Amino acid sequence: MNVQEQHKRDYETDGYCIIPNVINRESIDSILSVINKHWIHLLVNGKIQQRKDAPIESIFPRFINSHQSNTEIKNFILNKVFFEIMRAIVGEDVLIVATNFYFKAPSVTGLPWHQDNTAIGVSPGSSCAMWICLEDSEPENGGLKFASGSHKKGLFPPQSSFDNVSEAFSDYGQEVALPEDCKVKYISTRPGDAVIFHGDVIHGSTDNRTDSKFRRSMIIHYMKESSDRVTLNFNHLLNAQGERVRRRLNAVPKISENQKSIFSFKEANYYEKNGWK
Ligand SMILES: O=C(O)CCC(=O)C(=O)O
Repeated sequence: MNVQEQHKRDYETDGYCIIPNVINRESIDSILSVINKHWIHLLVNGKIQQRKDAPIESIFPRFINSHQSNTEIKNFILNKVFFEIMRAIVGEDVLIVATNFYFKAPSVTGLPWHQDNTAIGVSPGSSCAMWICLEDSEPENGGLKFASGSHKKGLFPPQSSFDNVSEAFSDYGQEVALPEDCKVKYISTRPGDAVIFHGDVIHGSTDNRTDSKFRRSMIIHYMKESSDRVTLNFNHLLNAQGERVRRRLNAVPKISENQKSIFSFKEANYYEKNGWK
């Protein structure tokens, strides 16, 4: 078991903790090769196309919920060690809510300050994420950054008005202002390390300012098995056996505040649209 008391204390105090060597070199190489095959498959089938306005981001897009269409990626995220770690951190069994794979290619901008619970809307309680480092990650090539302890302040209103549902689900639509008294921490990790963080902690990532270093990583979002409700666009839940599990709809998540109806978020086409187009 990789989780020590200090990790739990860091998670409680800072809203995140870093657990080294959660997966070994062989597993890292194996998932990177699976991702490479998935990427080629999308390219060959015209699902990834270069855009003039975003030449590198469009070629190396984020893969949202690729585990839903790729069995090898699904097998990777069902690793028992991940479930044991999450159980030790949050105190009970968890369900998988969503995944994102990031290439974070050279010159690509980072994610702005945001809180995952704004969109994921787990109730009662919080979502929690495990970000798995697959390549050296530093502040210079797009490493994670945290407003330490900000998970204790609750959810802040995003700066966007959310009048446009696609905007609301975009990376910048969920940006929050950083509270003045927050201590910002920039994180460096090695391949195989995992960063576990609370769904209310304000976090983001730096721009990749290098000209050649990618910063590939996989993030898995979870909720406690006992949680009762989750937002509409995050209701494809999986248990540790990889079986689909149902929970009720959370009709009042933060992201819905300016919407007439929670069902308007269906238009955001979260899974298909933001994935690679
Ligand atoms: O990997 C990154 O650049 C940021 C990940 C993140 O903040 C998220 O997926 O919520």
